[in-house]
This record gives sequence, C-alpha cells and structure tokens, in this order.
Amino acid sequence: MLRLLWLFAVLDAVLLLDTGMLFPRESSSRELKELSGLWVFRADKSPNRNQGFERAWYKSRLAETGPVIDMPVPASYNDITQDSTLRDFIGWVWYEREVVVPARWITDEGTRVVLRVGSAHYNSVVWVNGEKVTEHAGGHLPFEAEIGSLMRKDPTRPCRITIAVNNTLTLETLPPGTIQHMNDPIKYPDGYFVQNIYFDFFNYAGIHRPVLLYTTPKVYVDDITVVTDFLDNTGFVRYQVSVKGAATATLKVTLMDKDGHCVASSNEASGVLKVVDVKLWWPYLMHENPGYLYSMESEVEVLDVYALPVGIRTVKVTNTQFLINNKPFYFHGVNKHEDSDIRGKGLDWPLIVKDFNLMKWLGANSFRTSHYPYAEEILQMCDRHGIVVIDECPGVGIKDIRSFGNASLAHHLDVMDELVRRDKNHPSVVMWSVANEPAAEMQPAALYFKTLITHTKALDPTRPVTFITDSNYARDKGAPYVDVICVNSYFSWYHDPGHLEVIPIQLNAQFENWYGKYQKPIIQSEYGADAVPGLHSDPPMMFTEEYQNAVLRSYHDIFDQKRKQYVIGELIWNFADFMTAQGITRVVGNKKGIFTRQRQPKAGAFILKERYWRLANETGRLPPWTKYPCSL
Ligand code: BDP
Repeated sequence: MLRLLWLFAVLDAVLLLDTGMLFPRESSSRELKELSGLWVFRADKSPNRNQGFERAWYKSRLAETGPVIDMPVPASYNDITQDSTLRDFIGWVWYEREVVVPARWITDEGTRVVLRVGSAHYNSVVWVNGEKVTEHAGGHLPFEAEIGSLMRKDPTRPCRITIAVNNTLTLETLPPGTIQHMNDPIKYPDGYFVQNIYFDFFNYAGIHRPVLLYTTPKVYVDDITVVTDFLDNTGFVRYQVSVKGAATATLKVTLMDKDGHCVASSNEASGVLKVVDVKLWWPYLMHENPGYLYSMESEVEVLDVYALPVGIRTVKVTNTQFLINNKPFYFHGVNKHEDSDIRGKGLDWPLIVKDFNLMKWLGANSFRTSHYPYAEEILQMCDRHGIVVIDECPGVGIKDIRSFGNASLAHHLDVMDELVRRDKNHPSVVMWSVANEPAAEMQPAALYFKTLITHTKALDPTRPVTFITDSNYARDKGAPYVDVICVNSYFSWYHDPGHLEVIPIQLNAQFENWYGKYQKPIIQSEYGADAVPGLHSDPPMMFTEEYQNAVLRSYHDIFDQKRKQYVIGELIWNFADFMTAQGITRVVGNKKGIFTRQRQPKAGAFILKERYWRLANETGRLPPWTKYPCSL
C-alpha cells in the first residue's frame, strides 16, 4: 500500500508539466509524413543578418528573393559545401520545403495536422504559407505547431514550410556564448565579429533532426506519464493519460507484453496497472534478457490510439551504490557526441546503429549524453538494447558570471522542463545531469544550482539528479544538492602534462576528498587523453596511442580499488574523436576518442573492451553467447 501511495505522489509531481510532447508514432488513428530529404536553403549574409526578416523572405518562395542551394535535412549545414564562410557562418539561415499532403487531411476537418521539428540549432522561427506558426529557443529539443487550419485556407496549393534558424549564442542561451565585435580597422575588416564559445565542440547548426507532419483526431492523447515499480513478482505501472479536445473522454488503456498478449488493462485516465510475473527492464550485460519493453496502448473512445513502450524498473541511490531493480549497477560506459563527418550533428541512422554495435562490442552498458539532449531515436534504441543513459541538458560552458543571472536561470529551468517532458518515460534514462563543468566557484552559482536541482527533482522525483564538476574542489557549489557526484579529471594531461606518475596519487586524493566531504557515490564522468591515430612512442609521449593507453590503465587501477567502496562508474572521454572550434590545442578536432571520428578503433579501444567485459563478467549476468572473450 505504501508503495502505491508513493507511486501516486511522484506522478503528481511529474505532472507539473501540462502539455505533452509525445514522440510521433503511426497508429490506426495517426498518419505520419517525414519531410527528410532536400530542402531549399540560403544563409542571410547581409551585414546585420536581418535582411530575411526586413524583406519578409517567408512571404514567397525563397528562390524568388535570392539564390538558393540544396540542403539535406536532417544535417548540420556547416560541412555540406566547400564554402568556409558557410561552415563558420553566424546568424540566420533559411530553409524551405513544399509539401503535398493527402487530400483527406484537408477535407476532414476533424483531423489535426501537426508540424514537428525534432531539433534545430539554436533559435527557430517557422512559417507555413507565409504565416508564422511557432518559434523556439534551444537547439536540442523538439517543438511543434498545429497547422491544419492554415492548410485549409487554400487547399489547392501545396503547403510551403519556411524555417529560419539562428546559431548565435549569447550569455543567456544554453550553451552560452558571446558575440565579439572587432572594431580595430588595422586588424579586422569593417563590421567583423566572432562568436566566442566556452565549450569544446563545434557549434554545428541547422535542422539536426527529422521534420515531419503527423495527424491526430480532434480528440487525442496529448501526454502520457508512467512511473514503474515492482514487488516480488508483481510489476506496477502507475500511469496518467491526458486527453485533449474534449471535456470528457472514455479511455481504454491496455498493457501488452512483447508477444502482444494483454497483461493488464484499465478504463481510467490514471491508475496503476498490475503485472503478474513481471519481466523487468534490465541493462545490457546485467541480465540475459535486457531491455524488455511492454507496450502501453491508450485508446480514446475509438478515436485515437497511441502505443508507448514501457520498461518496468526502479532506480535508487544509496550513499555508496546505484541500484537498478535493487541490484548494484556499475556504469562502465562512454561519453558521446552527436558528431560525424559531413553530417555534423544531423541524425543519421547508419551512424546510430554503428555506434550501438560499437558500444556493445566494447561491453559498454551506459553513456552520458554529453553535452546536450540526444535524439529521441537514440534513447529508443537505448530502451530496446538496455543501454543506461545519464541524460544531460545543454548547460555546458557556463563560465561567465553574467550567465548566472535571472534570465539565464529562467531559460535553464525551461530547458529542464522540456527535457523531462520529452524523456520522462524512457526506462533507459536513469539520471538527469543539469550542467557540465560550470564555473561553480562563483558566488551566484550556489543559489543558481540549488534552484535548478531542486526544480528538477520536483519535476521528476523518481530519478536522481547530478551535475558534472571538474577536479577543482572549489567548484562544488552544486554538490550539496545532487544525488550522485560526477567528476571529470585530466591528470597528466591538462594538469602535469606528460607526468603519468602523478595519476594514482591525484586520482586517489580526488575520490577521497569528494567522498569525505559529501558521502555520496561518485562517477568518474570523464577521463582520457588525446591520441592521434597512428602516432606511436615508447616510452609513451602525449598524443600517442601508447600515452592514451597508459592514462587509461593508470586510472583503471584506482577505479578497481575504489569501486569496491563508493565509486559507481567510469565513463571514458570520449567514445569517438569529434570536431571542435579551431585552436592551438586541437588538431582538426578533439582526439580523445577511443575510436576515430570514422569509428575505427585506436589501441585504447581494446584496453577498454577487455576491461568492460571483465567488469561485466564480474558484476552482471551474461547470456552464454556474450561471455568474454566475446565475438560480437
Ligand atoms: C572536459 C569537457 C569536455 C572536453 C574535454 C577535453 O567537459 O567537453 O571536450 O574536457 O578537453 O573538461 O577534451
């Protein structure tokens, strides 16, 4: 009974968010039209980057107001052409696409037609047939607009969708940045300005995730929240379905197992579904049947049907352990980036599947979405494969004291709202990360992070919250409020470069200090060293594969001592090499990957593979075909 009361309490808290952002899925009542492919494109290179608005480019076809080029969607636009001014462009770019929809979408007034953008970086404004339908601030989360009535205004013509996207980062965006105007005529051309950023990845821009149209009936399932628990062999799915478009609606909720058999059902908009002989959702390498998903079908009257995958699992944190389904879970995983040749941050299925195959080959059971929310499609893969996720918001590079002001905090809170709303139902997501390495030694940071973390916990009391700090102990202002301490450190790289011998003593001190002060479990959320593939030296020197190996091995020795105590995970920086801004410490990007940007292994990948499979053998329950040495 107590357990059920707890489930009700947490669901009420989650429901502080009142509009949904369900992933668009086809069903017997919903159709979907992907708008991936070639769009028409122009960058506004006018001096103030504002000509598009002054001349209302959205009013007519883009090709009528100036030259246009082909641009694939989804993709970053930066690496698509041979033009360096487009690669490094700052300001508004314009995308346009005409679409013809099935006639029934228009003639049937009872059909809602929704335009959805998976993500566009950073600020976006959207018009349909010259009329503004929505705008959105933030580069990594979806936004939508209902456009049916606009399309019906002139049913004979195709629907013209115009999206303007601006990648400019300011002190109040997430991540923050500043625009610096260079006014010295001896050094810079007239009107010259640069974008300063305080994070270490290329500020790729454009429409990064699929744009699509989908339909729902007028009365439709707007949002679903599930919170799961279990006791002995019984699973509990506490759910809340919110319906829009009618004051009252009759609902039927059915939970189906993988074989399509109904295991529980209800006719209420909210309640608890009891699942006998429950099959829990387990992480990869922790159980012989990981990633088990039920399907929760919500049917409104007989009008709308939406099927949500549901994994039944629990997450808890003690002061020395991270528990999934009440069993200790050790994160042996990676930090990633959405990053690849040509596409930049554009969603790409071959890359996604390749990365999952590489993570499984490596024996990785988890990753952190450094340093922003990844595509929903990736989280769905995690749900299905049992890959555990630390879900990070784009709070990276918060280094300027002005970025701790009220406007920044308000936006950061909004982003957390949007992130939790989008990802709350993923069983793979086990923790929220509100920021990476902010300048948390600054005085306003204490209140900023207290507010941010408390807010996130109120949004979702079912998941722990963390904030990623670097090894500078003065930057611990968020630590009192988090559930898990996540520390990044680069001993023998940024500190004492070339001195591998300092790692054991410094890493040991790091763990002892953080644990001694806060008595919270610790994840080594980043560690690593750049290795230029093919560069060798023995004894090891910085930037060689041998040096990267030596750093990894040295860290692993200390992890092995501390994981018996309170260290609950290790995430390598980074899964793969990735592009950064140009600078004197980066040789065509960051080379701390254990895979190259083209996803080929460096020597370090084999060290990690050996270690992760050994850890999995020690801590998990492996199916016979995955026993180390594996042959995946
Ligand atoms: C860490 C940052 C990460 C960087 C990494 C590095 O969190 O974004 O890429 O350093 O410098 O401090 O390689």
